[in-house]
Amino acid sequence: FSMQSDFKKAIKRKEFLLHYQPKINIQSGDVTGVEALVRWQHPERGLIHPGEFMQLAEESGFISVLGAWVLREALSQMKDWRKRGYQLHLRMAVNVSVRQFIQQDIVLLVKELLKEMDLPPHCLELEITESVLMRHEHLIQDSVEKLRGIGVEVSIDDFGTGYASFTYLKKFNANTIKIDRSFIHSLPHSQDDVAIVSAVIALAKELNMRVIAEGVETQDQLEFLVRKGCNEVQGFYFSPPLPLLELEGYLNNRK
Ligand code: G
Ligand code: G
Ligand code: NA
Ligand code: MN
Repeated sequence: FSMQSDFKKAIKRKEFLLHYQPKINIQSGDVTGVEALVRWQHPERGLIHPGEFMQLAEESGFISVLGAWVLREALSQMKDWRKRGYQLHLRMAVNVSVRQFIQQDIVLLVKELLKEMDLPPHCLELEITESVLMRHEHLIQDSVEKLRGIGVEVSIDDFGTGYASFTYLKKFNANTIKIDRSFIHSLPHSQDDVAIVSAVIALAKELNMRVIAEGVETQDQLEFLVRKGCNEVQGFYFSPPLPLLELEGYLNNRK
């Protein structure tokens, strides 16, 4: 089994699929959107998560093909919901790695897909993650400006870890900070994490940015985040990432 040689076949054979995890407005309890998360239904190896193939996809360059597929699939789903008049307020969040900005013209791709599917730009949110030291920062800065310019939402994912840090806040004019789940896990018992998360939420407010906490698993964590004025939450406490039909069931039950 060679993952790299299986990648291309996998697109043709429709082995990739998306799961969707709801994001919840902490004040109203409404679902504001979903994060699309790719999975690979491999014929021999079963369901593979991105943790197992994303690095190779990036290093081999396959990420541009996969990333384009994910965007198209996620937006098609959005289109389908809108045609049915279903959940019209939902936003679709799609993960993009910094490498995708370098390998392909994401801005053009996004523009073309939105036009083709006749979707309003504000229904799309791009969650930008970084796994390697940032190069080409001007290119990325420029792309983020253009995306914001057409009305697409941009968030900084995994904030506080790795390279996604204060440099990003200064360089990218993003809408949203997404606090990494490693800082949420030990709330409200860890004094360090209490301090860090409180400070990040306060910082986001000062910068007029939205702030979302990921990896929320307990009532205690949720209550802490409510007290601190976090805007949105995502995590197993509400729902894990779900296949399409299960997601629709979840949305219907919360109405
Ligand atoms: O769903 P799971 O927890 O296994 O996802 C692991 C990581 O893979 C997530 O942090 C997410 O950012 C990343 N990921 C999931 N789907 C995509 C995708 O479509 N594109 C990119 N670039 N990353 C993704
Ligand atoms: O940051 P990233 O895009 O990698 O995060 C998405 C991943 O986080 C998903 O693959 C999902 O499986 C995982 N995840 C989502 N909610 C929770 C949670 O509440 N707890 C933990 N431990 N993982 C979660
Ligand atoms: Na993400
Ligand atoms: Mn994340």
